[in-house]
Amino acid sequence: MSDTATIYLPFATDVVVKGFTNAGLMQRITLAPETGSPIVFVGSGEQNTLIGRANFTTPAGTGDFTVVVTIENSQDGNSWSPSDIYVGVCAVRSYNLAVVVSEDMVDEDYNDAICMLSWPQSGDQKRK
Ligand SMILES: [Ca+2]
Repeated sequence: MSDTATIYLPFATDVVVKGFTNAGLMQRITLAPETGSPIVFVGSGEQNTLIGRANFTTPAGTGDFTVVVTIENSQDGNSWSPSDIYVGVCAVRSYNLAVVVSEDMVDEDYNDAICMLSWPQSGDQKRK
C-alpha cells in the first residue's frame, strides 16, 4: 500500500492538473510541489465528478521538479484517512500524462479520487 505518489516533471513547463471522484466519501487530493504552494482539491460524487482543476508552471532549473500527490478520504470532512494509491505515467510523442488513482477501502475499485497531470515535453527534457 502506498499513500503518496511522486511525479517527476521537467522544469520551466506548463502543467495542467485535474481531480475527479467516483465516491460517496469525501476525497482530498493534495499536490505538494518541491517549491511553492500546495494545490488541494476536496469533494465527492460519482461518475467522474470534477472536484478541481489548476495550471502551474514549474520553475527554471535542471533535472526534475518533483510533485508529491497525497490522496485521503473522510466520512465527515474533519478526520482524514490515507487512501491506497497507484500511479502510472505515459508519453505519446511529446505529450505526457500522469494518472494517480486511489481507493478509500469501501469496495476496492480504485477510482474513488483520481488526479491527472499533463504536460508537454520540450527540448532535451526527458521524462522519468
Ligand atoms: Ca472504492
